Amino acid sequence: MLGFFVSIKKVRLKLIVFLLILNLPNSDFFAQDTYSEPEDGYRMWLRYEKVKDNDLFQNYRNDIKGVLVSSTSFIMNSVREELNIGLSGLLDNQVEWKSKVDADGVLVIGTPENSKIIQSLNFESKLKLLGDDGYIIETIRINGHRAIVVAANHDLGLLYGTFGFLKLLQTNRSINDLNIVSKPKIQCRVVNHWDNANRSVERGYAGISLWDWGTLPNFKDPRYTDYARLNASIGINGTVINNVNAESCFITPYYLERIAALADLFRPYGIKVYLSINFNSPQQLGRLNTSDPMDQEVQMWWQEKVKEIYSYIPDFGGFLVKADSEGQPGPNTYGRTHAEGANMLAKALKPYDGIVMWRAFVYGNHQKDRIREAYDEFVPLDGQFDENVIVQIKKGPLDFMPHEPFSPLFGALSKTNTMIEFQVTQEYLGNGYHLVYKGPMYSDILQSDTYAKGKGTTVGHILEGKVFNNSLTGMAGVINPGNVRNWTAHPFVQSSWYAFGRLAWDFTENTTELAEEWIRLTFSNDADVVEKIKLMMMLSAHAAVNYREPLGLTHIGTGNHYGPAPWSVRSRNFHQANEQGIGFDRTETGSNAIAQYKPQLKNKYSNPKSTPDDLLLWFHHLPWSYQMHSGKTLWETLVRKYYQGVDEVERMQNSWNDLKGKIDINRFNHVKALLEIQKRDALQWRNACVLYFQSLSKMPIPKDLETPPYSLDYYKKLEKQIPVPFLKP
Ligand code: BDP
Repeated sequence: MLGFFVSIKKVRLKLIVFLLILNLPNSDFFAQDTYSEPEDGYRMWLRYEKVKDNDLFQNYRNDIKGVLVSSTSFIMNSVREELNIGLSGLLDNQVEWKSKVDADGVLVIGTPENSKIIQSLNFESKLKLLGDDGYIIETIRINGHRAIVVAANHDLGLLYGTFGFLKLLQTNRSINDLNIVSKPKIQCRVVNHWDNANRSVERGYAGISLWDWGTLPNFKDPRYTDYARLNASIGINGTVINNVNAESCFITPYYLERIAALADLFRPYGIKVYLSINFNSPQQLGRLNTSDPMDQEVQMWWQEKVKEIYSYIPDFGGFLVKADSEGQPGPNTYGRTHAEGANMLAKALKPYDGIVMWRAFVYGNHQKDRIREAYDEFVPLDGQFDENVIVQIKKGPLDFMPHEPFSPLFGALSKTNTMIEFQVTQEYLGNGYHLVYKGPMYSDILQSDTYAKGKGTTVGHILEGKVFNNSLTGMAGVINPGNVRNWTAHPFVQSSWYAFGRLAWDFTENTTELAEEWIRLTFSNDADVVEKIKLMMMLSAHAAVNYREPLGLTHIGTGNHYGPAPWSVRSRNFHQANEQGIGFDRTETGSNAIAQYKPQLKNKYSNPKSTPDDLLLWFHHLPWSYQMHSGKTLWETLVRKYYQGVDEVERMQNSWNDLKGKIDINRFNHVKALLEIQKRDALQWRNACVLYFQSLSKMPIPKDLETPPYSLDYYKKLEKQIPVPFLKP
């Protein structure tokens, strides 16, 4: 083995000499070697590489000669720690800690309470509007000296402000004349893990669970702190650490002791721990005969359990509950409603300020069109949930499908707190293998008009809590990172995690700008790198839908949700294709799910002519020869979409390949290989779906498009060969 490396070294040396002779100092070979350390993606968007632009570097150094942080609270220690890591990396020198502003170039960080300087600056009127988490960053003069101030009402605001300030340097922004005010629009900005006790991760594609129950609480893996830093840097303030298909063991002393150790590590970063609970825990752990929420013994059992949890974790956030769905137990089992189940837990948590996040993802195949169920079940309960309950609704009425309309529950529950649930992990979008930046997908939903209170009441507005005057607001993202070195397997899954956090803070953010921000933080500030990767990212969501489920098709994948299987029983139920046509009729002539939307939308979607193309087959069953706005038939449009998806992946590949030498070699090669896999899979999706639908439509593939190289049978057989990366516990 050693011999092999020695000979590689010799070859490299010869190559260098050869290139020097040829006088090719700008070749890729040299460019790749300019990176001091191999980049493994571990630092995600907190890389803090030395600022490359010389002028900027000098400006930054002049403006930040010293830092003044007065308080020593535990969150302020995180602030100091982050400034140490960040500034020493970006500015390539040790931070000088100051006790006063006696020269130009001091960064002052404080609240009116913990800093006399901030108090003297009279920020009260500005800070009044910022709550606990908001912050301001301003260029200002103090004692006649030029200074930069990060101010907030609370330490946590300062932590967010510090990350905000470091981001300015990381993304090479000018800090000459700062006047930034930022505050979150949503209260609970939570990530959800679907981790099991045996460390398998449901729909996780990046190794085993981050939480090593075997070595906790003794070994506090530094990775836990980095996890908290990464989340806090994008404004996340809560984490549900276990699977919604919940094992009751997580609320036993063995686990609570270990979870408390995690909570201790997350607290200095403002992150609260929540747990998913199994509704039948009173029977499973307490040996009670029932888990009926109206049973007094059951209620007392939960009260005791909650008390015990708070004795381990004094600032415990609360419970997340998946009830009466996909085989999970819930109040329905005992003839009780979701509200009765949720309120029983809410009452136990109330004395400690804990909350219940109660999922609306319920379906039991009670109806022919499963997407109707959540609405039909929850709307009659509107107004019955306690104040510290928040109903967690998946973004769409079906699941985390690549493309579907927003769930009609947003806007329909006017007397209930509601939060949205997005998926970052790529369950339906190529697992850890495909590049799909989901920012635009999240934003599409958040910007959708519900018409709940007339035109312009978007999903985002409802989540903000002002439309219905809610006592609790929230946004959840199912992230499922694992113990692989770069956390997410595909490095670009990190971009969706990033966008989720930033949108949870402010749902009006522009997702193209968020992409750019992420690229600068994660890869480089080089303009060419930024533009090319941005193009790839913004194409990626279209591509993923086009080669998979265009025009509103949905859920036509294999059992493990990775590959295509339009011929399967489940898929056929969703696309309803036959010799006459394709699509699910959800209008009055069909399941009438359309009636769950407000009249303005219902009317729009009732007519295929006014339904946007991307939702056409979600709402309508139409003949293959149906004429689209473009004048083409539905069949031809569908086929062309599939081909377009593959072309888009090719464009992404070309863009990436152009960056050779501008991206560190490790990540360059990794993503290059992953894009090849994505292209292979996109072709498989395209060919399998086009051939299957053609077997029904009996219409030709347009002549200018290449004919799939194999028969439908070939693609059907492939279904069985697809690896199953998803591990069931
Ligand atoms: C589905 C997943 C399943 C989850 C479920 C849920 O396939 O693994 O348990 O959602 O969100 O999308 O509860």
